[in-house]
Amino acid sequence: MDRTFVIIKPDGVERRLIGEIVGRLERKQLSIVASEMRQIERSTAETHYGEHAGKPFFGDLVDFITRSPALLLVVQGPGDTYKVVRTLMGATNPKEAAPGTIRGDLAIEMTENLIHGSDSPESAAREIALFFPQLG
Ligand code: IDP
Ligand code: MG
Repeated sequence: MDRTFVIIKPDGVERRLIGEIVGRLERKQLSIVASEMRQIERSTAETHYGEHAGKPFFGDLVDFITRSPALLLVVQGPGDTYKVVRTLMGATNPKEAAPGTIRGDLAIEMTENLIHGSDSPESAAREIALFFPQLG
């Protein structure tokens, strides 16, 4: 089986959309195999979003992802799981995300787009090891 890493970001927890979002993943027949509610440490967020370091929105992104608890999930499927999750998420900018997707249906601002999902198998392995070292 094939795993990817998902975060229901602070806006999703604050808006009480955990059930809605996890429900969409489960209805697709993906399995939640590990989970933790955690307020992400600043240093962990900076590592996680390292590819965006130096971009103008980096500081705000780290402030946002650390502002209140997030739900960390390891999600399992039969293959290409990161792609399946990215398809369910929709485009990064919710204004452009298709109806039927999590961001397309439930979000409207790029800075509050509800969900993170790894963008490749390599990112999935790195992110699972960062947030759930015991599963590494
Ligand atoms: P992704 O979450 O769809 O993988 P990335 O490009 O990896 O998108 O960006 C990570 C997160 O950074 C996005 O989900 C969004 O919250 C934020 N972000 C990306 N680009 C911008 C931007 O141009 N302005 C503000 N925030 C951005
Ligand atoms: Mg990304």
